[in-house]
Amino acid sequence: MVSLTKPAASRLHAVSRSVLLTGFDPFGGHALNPSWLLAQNLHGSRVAGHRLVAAQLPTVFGHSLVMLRALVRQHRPSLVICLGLAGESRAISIERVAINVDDARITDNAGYQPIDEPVVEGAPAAYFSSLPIKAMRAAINAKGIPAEISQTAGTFVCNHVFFGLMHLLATDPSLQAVRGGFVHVPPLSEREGTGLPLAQLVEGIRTGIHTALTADTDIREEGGSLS
Ligand code: PCA
Repeated sequence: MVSLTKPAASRLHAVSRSVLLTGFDPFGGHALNPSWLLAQNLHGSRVAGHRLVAAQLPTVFGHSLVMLRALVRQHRPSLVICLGLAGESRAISIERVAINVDDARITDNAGYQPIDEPVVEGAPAAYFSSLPIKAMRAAINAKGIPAEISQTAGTFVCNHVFFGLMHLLATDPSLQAVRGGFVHVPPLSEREGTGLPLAQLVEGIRTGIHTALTADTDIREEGGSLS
């Protein structure tokens, strides 16, 4: 007899109407990491019918990724955005590409300093973000909040987590529908004099999430850099 019910596979691969938002603990002499403050601020709120779930990752190679993989499998979110601090940044920096390299200038919070090691042995050299990065930048800028496309997430723990996330989403067939990417944030201007105020960062990230949940395709706008 012909069954009219949906195949079990599509039920198995269902993702929830939630967004996983991660931030990091303080590292490298910073007293506070605004990425975690931001994620906490947005925890429990709703954007485009999705519930935001925040989790903190340790600024530690390896362990951060083990935790992220467990969080993705636990929550099965429709969207994963990992946030991190870029101390020199003055805008919300939406990352384009994650590379398969750990090359640390300083030790991580567990005292580890990998040099020229792959994030995942045998994996591709790089993955692109699956977020609509230009549409997110446009929407955030339209609110008067500085946002830019970044062509490198560096080679420290943020790139490590970004690469590990994209590799997980690319290789686990049950996570094929999940969008993911990484956004670096500047310091809090209230605390450090430079950067952006917390209220603008919260509004900027909320706007970026809304765009990532609602834009089917990205927009085409200039965004390269000359160096
Ligand atoms: N920024 C670091 C790691 C943790 C964070 O918030 C980075 O850019 O790699």
